[in-house]
Amino acid sequence: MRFGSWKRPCSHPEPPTKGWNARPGGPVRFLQLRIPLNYPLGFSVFRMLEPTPLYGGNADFLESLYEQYLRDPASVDQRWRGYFERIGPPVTGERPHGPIQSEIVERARTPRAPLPAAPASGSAEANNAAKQAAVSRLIQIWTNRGHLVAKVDPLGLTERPRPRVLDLDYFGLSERDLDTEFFTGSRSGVVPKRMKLRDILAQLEFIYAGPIGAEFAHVSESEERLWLQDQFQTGRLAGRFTPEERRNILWQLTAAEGLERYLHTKYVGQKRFSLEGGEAFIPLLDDLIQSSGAAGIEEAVIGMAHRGRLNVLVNLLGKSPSALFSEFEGSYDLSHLKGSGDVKYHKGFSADLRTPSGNVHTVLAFNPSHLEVVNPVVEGSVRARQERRGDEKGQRVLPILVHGDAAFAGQGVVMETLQLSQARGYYTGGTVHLVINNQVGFTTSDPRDTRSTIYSSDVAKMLEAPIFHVNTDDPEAVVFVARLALLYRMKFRKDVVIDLVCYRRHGHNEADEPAATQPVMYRVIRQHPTARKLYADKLIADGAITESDAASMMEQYRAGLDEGRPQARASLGMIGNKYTVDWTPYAQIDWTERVQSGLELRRLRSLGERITLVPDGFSLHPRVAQLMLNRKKMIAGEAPLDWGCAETLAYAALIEDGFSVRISGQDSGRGTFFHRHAVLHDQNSDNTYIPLQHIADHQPRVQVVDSVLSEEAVMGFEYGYSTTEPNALVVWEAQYGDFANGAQVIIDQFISSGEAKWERFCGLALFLPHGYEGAGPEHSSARLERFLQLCAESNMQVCVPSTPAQMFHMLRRQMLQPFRKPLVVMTPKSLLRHEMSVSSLEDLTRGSFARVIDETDDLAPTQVRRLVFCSGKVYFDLLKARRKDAIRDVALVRIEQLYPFPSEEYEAILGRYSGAREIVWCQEEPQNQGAWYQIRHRLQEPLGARRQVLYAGRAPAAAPATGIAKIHDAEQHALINAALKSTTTEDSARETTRLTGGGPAAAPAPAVAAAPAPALRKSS
Ligand SMILES: Cc1ncc(C[n+]2csc(CCOP(=O)(O)OP(=O)(O)O)c2C)c(N)n1
Ligand SMILES: [Mg+2]
Repeated sequence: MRFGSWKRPCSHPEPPTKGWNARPGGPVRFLQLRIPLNYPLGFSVFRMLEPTPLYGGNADFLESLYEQYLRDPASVDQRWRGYFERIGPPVTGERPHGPIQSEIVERARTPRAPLPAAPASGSAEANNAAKQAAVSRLIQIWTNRGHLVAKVDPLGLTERPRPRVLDLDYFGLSERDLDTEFFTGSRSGVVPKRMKLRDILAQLEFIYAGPIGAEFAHVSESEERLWLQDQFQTGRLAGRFTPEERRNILWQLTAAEGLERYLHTKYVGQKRFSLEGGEAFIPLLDDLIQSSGAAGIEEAVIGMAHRGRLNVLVNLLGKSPSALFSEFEGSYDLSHLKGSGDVKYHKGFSADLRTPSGNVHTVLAFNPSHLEVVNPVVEGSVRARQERRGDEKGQRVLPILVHGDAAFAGQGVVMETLQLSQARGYYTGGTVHLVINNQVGFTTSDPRDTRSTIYSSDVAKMLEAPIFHVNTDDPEAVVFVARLALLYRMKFRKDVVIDLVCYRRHGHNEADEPAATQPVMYRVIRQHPTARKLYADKLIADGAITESDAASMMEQYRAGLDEGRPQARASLGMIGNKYTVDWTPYAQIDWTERVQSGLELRRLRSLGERITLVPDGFSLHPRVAQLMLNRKKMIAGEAPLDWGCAETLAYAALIEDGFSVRISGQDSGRGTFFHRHAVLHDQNSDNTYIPLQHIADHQPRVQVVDSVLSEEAVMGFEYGYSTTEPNALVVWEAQYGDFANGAQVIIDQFISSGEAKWERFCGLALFLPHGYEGAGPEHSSARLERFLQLCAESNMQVCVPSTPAQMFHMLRRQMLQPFRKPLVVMTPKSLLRHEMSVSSLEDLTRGSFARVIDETDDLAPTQVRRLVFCSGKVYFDLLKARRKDAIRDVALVRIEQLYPFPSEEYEAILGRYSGAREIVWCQEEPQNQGAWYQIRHRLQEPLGARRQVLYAGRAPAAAPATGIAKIHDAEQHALINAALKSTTTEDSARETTRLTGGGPAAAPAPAVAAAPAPALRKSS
């Protein structure tokens, strides 16, 4: 598949799926139930009559009457004929049931071709065949269900009742059969074709009931399942580690344990979320990166929570121990601190790790406390890196997600992220998931409380991902599954899970007393030797090392820490490569600088031609054809420019400037409001064509993705993508603005605060349809107030563009300005088709995004007695009402950027209308919502104490809007009236009295009210 092929709405590779998830190949085909004679499914006269009193005891009678009617309508009584006619014509293909039933009965009676003669029951031959069948079945059951009896729990506390199906007698076998030879059905060289039942059982026990519980029976692709089975069997039976590999495993365990012990004694009681109990995670990760290098991976991005992070930083990535110790000691160099900083176990890091086949640039993603929410962020970052490398199949950049057992089972974002895995707009070639399953989450470990499934990893079965549960007391088994998992991921390009069954040696953090809630578990844990000790003893017993080798390894590690020397063997520090991005040019932030985003007319026209060009023979839907025709007229200057056209022109211009574009959201291709049509659909073939992918030769990538119906994971993905790729305009779009609240964690933990905590820049734009049009409590408000409440330290931009031209300039500015900051946009709904909210082509040729738009009608500034400031759609309601009532002394000013607040422009407006004594803020949202409480101090500040900003808007309310159209209209009318005409508080109180039912009316809040004395603070 070629990049940018016009057959696909986005240009990432086809996931390598076959079968039910296959693409392309047109619509998904559902399993067809084979019903004789094409009888329409589920249709019956019963169904037709179901809700009527006729249905019931008379059903048989009615059925036969209807059959008669179907055969010959004239043969039934006229009243019944009239009744059946009123029900409507028979469904296509509807036929009398009688003949069909007869046919089925007839078929059942017809003798079939005889089967080959079976051996007479009781004969030796028959007995053998039956036994062989039983053995084959037993082998299959072991393959599928052996994981249920695998010894994966190092503490041995898990109760795992042995399923009856694994017992000999379940299939009619007995001890007497143990020395009989049977066919094994083996496809591999390591398992003989025939074996004694005794040996078969021993081998099954060894393969499937050892330290690894392998779950792959749920993989429905036979090729994959058989491959997994063969690889697993072969590996278990024939896999061997070299002495060097074994020494390295011991070294990694020593490092994992050594660091934790060192910190434990040096920084007593300080939180570090120790890995102890799960130390095998470090040799696993080390081997995974080494094997990845050998498999052609050049970059790996790891997302993980608190547990074991410090260990990964020091022992895998090579963070300097001295730097870590300084953090423990709190001796930061504050002179370099920008923003808030973050705790040590949330910090990210990257380093180039040496592997025999080349360096693997390895990144540990920054991470907030919110468990699992980093998952989609990592996937987005990986996708951006893959695209940068032209890695269409995900063979060069690897996502690794590390989970806690409780969080993996409980957090919804896990499922959402898994669901992205094979969706073409989010595909990253498969993720390696590692669950640090210490069998407890904080203080909860009782299986009756932790989850409803057997394993904490069960959610991954929805992807049919193979899952390997492994006992971490056997580090060789751990490394073996790491290799197998990676092989699977590289070969089939799908997700795979390793469930590291371990324990937690201490409490949730180091100040906790775990025995208070897990007394039995901790009694066992206290007696349990460490994984390093167990493995060292094993190597000593095998003669692979001596006791003093093991002791000197630990001493060597400790000495390194004492000296503060980097400990990760493979880490080269940060060398970088041609794909790493230098973000320093984006650190220069000057909000006052105006970005010239206009384009010459000639260029606009030429871009306009390209965005309206459709290939020959491509058949558009008539409404879309009309829309494209209208766009052509707009570009020719024959019609006013609308939002869809201006937005598309902005993308086209950016693409021509060399920026790639990625728009992702629910139904973004068409646009929720039938306004964008970035993806065109051929009415004859279902093929798609994206004009923006054909703007220039060798143009940057353009992706318009109809997202999976998720907010949290998709927004997280786009955040990850945009923090990785500064040269892409990345847009996440909500279907309606309020749905973004399902992604609130991404907004709070990453978008608004990521730069302050971690110095990560992000240019992601959020499009949030917003506006009060009577659509009800939902679908009206994008919760503007929440975004404004998060604004400080110039962390993001919040804009409410009111015209297509403003949208154009705002989008251009987002990429042309020399920094990357999130952009939150209250996007239009009804304005998309509002006759007053249009622009001209010339509006796109000059200037830049106007943060404030002054009065546009021809009013004499000296005559203006009242200045009304507002944002968004309400402006047009105000304008219409003012023009209708020929009011000449009220000026309307739009604040198009609410943050960073355009104080300079605001003050200039105040100066221009110096005679205006009344300064009003008008909004559609209830008083406790919208911009009012977030910006009134900024509006008030230049006014001093003598004049106070007045409020015109809805009364405070619990829900964002009413669901009753009549109330909405009355409220809207009242607030417009209040903004333009009310003079006193009493006046306005009357204006907004809510239309209440019969009960006592709630005390009305004034529509135009004196603002309480604002805290006069300098704008931040
Ligand atoms: C979304 C979220 N909810 C709650 C918490 C508080 N919390 C921190 S760790 C933890 C337990 C996590 O258990 P698990 O996922 O098994 O990881 P472990 O600590 O055992 O490694 C909880 C509840 C959190 N950090 N994030
Ligand atoms: Mg846990």
